[in-house]
Amino acid sequence: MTTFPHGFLWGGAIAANQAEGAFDADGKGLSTADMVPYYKKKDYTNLKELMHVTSETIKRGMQHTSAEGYPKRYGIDFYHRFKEDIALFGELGFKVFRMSINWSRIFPNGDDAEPNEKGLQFYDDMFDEMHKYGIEPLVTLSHYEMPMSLVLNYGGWRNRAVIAFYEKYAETVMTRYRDKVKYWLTFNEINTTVIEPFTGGGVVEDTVDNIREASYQALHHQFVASSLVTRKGREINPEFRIGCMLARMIHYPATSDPEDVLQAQIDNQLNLMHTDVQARGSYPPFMKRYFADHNIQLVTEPGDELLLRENTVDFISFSYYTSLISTVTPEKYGVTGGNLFSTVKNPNLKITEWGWQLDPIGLRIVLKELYDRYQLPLFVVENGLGAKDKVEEDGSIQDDYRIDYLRKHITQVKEAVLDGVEVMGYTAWGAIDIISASTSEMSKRYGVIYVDQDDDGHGTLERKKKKSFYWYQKAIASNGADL
Ligand code: BGP
Repeated sequence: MTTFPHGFLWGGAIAANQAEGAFDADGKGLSTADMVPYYKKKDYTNLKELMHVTSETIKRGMQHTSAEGYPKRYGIDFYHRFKEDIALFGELGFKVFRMSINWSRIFPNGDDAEPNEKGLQFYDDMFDEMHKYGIEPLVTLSHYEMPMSLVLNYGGWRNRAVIAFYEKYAETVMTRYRDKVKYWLTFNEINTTVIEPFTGGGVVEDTVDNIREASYQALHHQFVASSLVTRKGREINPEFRIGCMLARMIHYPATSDPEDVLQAQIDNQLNLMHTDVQARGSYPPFMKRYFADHNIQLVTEPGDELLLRENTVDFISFSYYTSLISTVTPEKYGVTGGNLFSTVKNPNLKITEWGWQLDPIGLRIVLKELYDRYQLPLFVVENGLGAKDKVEEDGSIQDDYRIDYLRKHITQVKEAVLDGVEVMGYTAWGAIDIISASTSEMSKRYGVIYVDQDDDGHGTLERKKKKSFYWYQKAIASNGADL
């Protein structure tokens, strides 16, 4: 039986800051992601250290390639190799490719008067290349980076002035690519802003008294910015489809104790409040109490409420990697975790090498729940397995574990479609191996295409097809019938 609708958008996803490299090429400015060192260190949240590192970095320039370096500056050199890589995506049969535009390629300092033409041309070329293979771009405007100058000179997203810079950036690219791009996402995993304020919102912890308040303030500015850009996008091209993007972290109660159930409900509400604002157009009522309980005084402007209400999204996209557990007695349980979260262990689930719990059924639950709640089309824009791969002597990569992961998750998407959920597409993270967002490792690989590079940045950067490449190609060609 064919379940996936005709025109289902199969594909893969990456982010500019984890793949492109070429961090100072053709006029690009430094971005926040360029400041994140190999293996997560907390010292970049200290502004003095950050400024020191920044100026040292500028002095050292390209020489900085060691393990103590900054792998996201080099990525997988997608900047120079995108044609080769997009040809492989074409061979996979991708209908869509999710990528992001690096803001600091277009406005190197964020507040520049004029955009950088070379940066604009780069994405023009990339979109042209995609269209050669019939691949539709799905563009994230802001994926875990912003021009570093906006952090140093304005304090990142907690400063309302940043909204106008983002608006100008978005208007510039939406106008330029109005005939080449139809699908847009305003912010990647917008809930990251309150979980990891530097990654999500360019907020440096040591510069504020109440980090939670500063993060929610930054988030509010992103909500406003997202609405403004959604409105603007529709003026630029009424055919645009503009969505929001959430890291959906579903919380199950650890037990049937109503205290645990209530805790899970609260945790889910806090996660879903982001899509409530962006899809329903207002903060849910429980946030009033949350803000009061946490001493958060949000500074808003009179027009904000109406703006949010009138400019909700066309569709909801989300990442799904794992489910989490809520309990009022965490001390009773062991803890596991990854980037952005840690959770008590679910005894029913296995974990990845990085401690992420594997829960394909959770994806079906999430799809049903989001559709029940919003009745908007859904797009699974990230889902995948981070694992170490081994290249065999014959050059092959036998990643059956990845095939197993993708098969089980896509099967659950299929089940959700049968449940009546409107799913627009599925883009596997990361299609090709890239630098990990959370740890800056290369060895945490998600791709169905292998890239020859190690954690120290050594390797030929040669691309190889993994066993999962052929599996995914077949899955796409059969529109999900042959998993
Ligand atoms: C999401 C991010 C991605 C990505 C993915 C996997 O949170 O949107 O950028 O990298 O997680 O995470 P990681 O690379 O840390 O394994």
